[in-house]
Amino acid sequence: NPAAMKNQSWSFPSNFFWGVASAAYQVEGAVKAEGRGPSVWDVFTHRVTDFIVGNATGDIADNQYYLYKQDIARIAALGVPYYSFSISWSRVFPFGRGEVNEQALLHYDDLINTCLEYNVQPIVTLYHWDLPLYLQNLYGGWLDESYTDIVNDYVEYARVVFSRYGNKVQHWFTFNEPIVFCGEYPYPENYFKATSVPVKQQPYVCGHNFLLAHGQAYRLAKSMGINGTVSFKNNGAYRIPLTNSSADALATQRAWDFNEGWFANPVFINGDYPQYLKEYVSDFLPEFTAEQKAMINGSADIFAEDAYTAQFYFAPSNTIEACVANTSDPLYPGCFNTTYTYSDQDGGWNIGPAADPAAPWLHKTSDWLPAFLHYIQDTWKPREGVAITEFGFGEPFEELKTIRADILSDPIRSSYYHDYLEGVLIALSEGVNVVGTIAWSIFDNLEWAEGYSVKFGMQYVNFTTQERFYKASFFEYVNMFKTYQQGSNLTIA
Ligand code: GBH
Repeated sequence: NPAAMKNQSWSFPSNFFWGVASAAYQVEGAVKAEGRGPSVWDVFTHRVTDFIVGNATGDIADNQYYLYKQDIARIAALGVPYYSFSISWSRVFPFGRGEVNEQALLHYDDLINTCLEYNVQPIVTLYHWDLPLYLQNLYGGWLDESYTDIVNDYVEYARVVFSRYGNKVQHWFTFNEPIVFCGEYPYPENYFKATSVPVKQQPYVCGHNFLLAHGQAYRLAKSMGINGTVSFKNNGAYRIPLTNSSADALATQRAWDFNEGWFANPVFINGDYPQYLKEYVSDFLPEFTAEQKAMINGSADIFAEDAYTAQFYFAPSNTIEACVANTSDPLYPGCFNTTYTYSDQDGGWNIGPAADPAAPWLHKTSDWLPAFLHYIQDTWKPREGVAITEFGFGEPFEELKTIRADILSDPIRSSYYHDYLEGVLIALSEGVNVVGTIAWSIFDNLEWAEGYSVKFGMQYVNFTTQERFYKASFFEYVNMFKTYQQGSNLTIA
């Protein structure tokens, strides 16, 4: 009985936003329907050899393009007040620019209106990695060295979406996790138009375009007077020195700079890149003009962190200089090493897929969450608080047992959500302005390069029949708000 366990000093504020998330290419399917143009992800799934586990594609995925009414009804039935999804740019502009595809806008009209009819508030991300293929081949997509074409095309897309839905959405995210689309996926020249940008420079050209596009979209939204907060979703983890040596402390600071700080320092601190980027990748790092710095500085209302996990950092065994000279990874000339297992403080760290190569990055580290949230608030001082815009747990070979009719047991994920939300409650009680949490994910879906082999869903999907089944973790998640949110009137059995 959760009520009996309730800690009376904990509570989620009444205006705390919480819900579940998805992203267009991972769930929609219908990739050739109603005028959608191809995105780079259609190439990754269909053309790039040995890139996706099981040669999976998003051609059908969860078929949410057609099943969204039942999907919204299923989350509304549990009392979930927010649904966070992304809009597909190559549906709205099949060629990334030019003619608007009205059919796509009518589709998202109905998706958003259906949410509102069910009293589920939509949260919209404009870009979750699915760049219109035409733009990749026209000028290199995010590797556009003019720093204008991709920015202008993105901002025009943002304008169309803001003007259509601006009064219906409480929280906007311009982009999902720039570090992933700028650094983690290959742009192999045999699949896309060749780029003249050297490999080591590519992440920084892409990141520069991201910051310009994000900043301009933010300024546009404010000048249009659209409702709702506007931010971007940063990817991250809490970064902890392995020992109390100063070398490990410096390695940890390099890790912050080369991950969150790369994008968060310009947006939240001073319109410019952090110190260690300037120190180690100055050859590759474009510069902002004074006007651009002023435009980017302050261009987010909340700090949105996809905050799944934590990692320990330690210094390289050779000197930093030798490490920088030798690294072949363009993203990590910061030369830190990570580890996930720390035997002296092992509480929970090895739960889940830690040992599994499918998701080596993700561990249950809820004990560290309050410190993580303090760190974000203290370092980047967001005006309207910190939101956790994704968190969740992937189980590679999940064995689901029916515990009640149609409800499947997923105890590891249940314990992740329970303990993680306790971490949020502790941070709130200590004065961190946490404003919302969005769980990843509404249901199992195309887990990018992992195909359908890693499952993050709080609902199971039978991909043959498209039938959805709640997992017990979904009830655990909802029950935490039933128990702790001020004024909660959820009625979950
Ligand atoms: C989120 O990214 C995505 O926004 C979402 O679309 C996705 O479904 C969800 O996570 C679950 O994965 O260390 O080489 O194993 C989380 C971002 C994904 C970024 C894994 C780092 C590390 C790959 N992280 N990635 S590796």
